[in-house]
Amino acid sequence: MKKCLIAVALLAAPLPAMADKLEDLQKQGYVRIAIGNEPPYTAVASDGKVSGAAPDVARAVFEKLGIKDLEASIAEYGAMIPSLQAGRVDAITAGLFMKPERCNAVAYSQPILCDAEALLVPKGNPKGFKSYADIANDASARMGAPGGGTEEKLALDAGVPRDRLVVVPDPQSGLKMVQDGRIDAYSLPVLSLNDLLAKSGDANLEVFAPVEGAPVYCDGAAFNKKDTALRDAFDVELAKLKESGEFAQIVEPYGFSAAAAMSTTRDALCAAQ
Ligand code: 6CS
Repeated sequence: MKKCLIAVALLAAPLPAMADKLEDLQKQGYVRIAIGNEPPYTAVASDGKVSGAAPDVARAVFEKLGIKDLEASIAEYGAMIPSLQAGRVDAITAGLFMKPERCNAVAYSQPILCDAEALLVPKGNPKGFKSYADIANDASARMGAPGGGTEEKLALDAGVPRDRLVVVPDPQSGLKMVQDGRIDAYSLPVLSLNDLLAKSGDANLEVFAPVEGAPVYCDGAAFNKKDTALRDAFDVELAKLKESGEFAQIVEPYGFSAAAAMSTTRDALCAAQ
């Protein structure tokens, strides 16, 4: 009889909760984030200070969750999700736009940064590029884009052959490649190219935006699929920031529209495009 009672007691005992990622991060005191170093989304200064709209929003949210510091690592967009899935980072806060295939791979927060796509081209846009299809239809045209990024995928989907698509590691390299004529267009989101061109002061270049036929995308902070409790806690504090106006105070100086992010949802963005 006694054995039976012990067995029943053990079965009734609550199973140890899955290790709680939020508690782990609170104990760790910092969050390891993946970023792209593409202002105004993300930036790392020469002294190592991390800024940009995505890390600044993440910092504000994580502070509310009792986690003070961010530890950033720069990665190619196409490498960010594998890095998250392998546990090398705790979150992606980089302007990684929500798309169905990405929504299946990670747990996104609610929307944070929204933007259209753009092309950096020589002044006067001599080849008349307005869409990725225009680039596909010009057999001599070469386009640069981040590896594994949204613009690369849009160009491939529009028919730009892989051998006319150049993987560009960072915005400065893309600028130089257009300046040197090694590519005819460099594609990034509008705010990234506007920032890049303004800082370059190069009057021989211009930004064509928005790329016709390309959606307006929004990012969210991305978490490992098994960390939905952490993602949900992030969303609770993100919603409070949006409600209080603090969210707009963070993103709008960078040129982003708080209203655009607040007018849509993760579910809508993950179902679209
Ligand atoms: O989500 C992406 O793939 C794109 N996001 C940004 C902020 N820059 C380029 C990248 O391709």
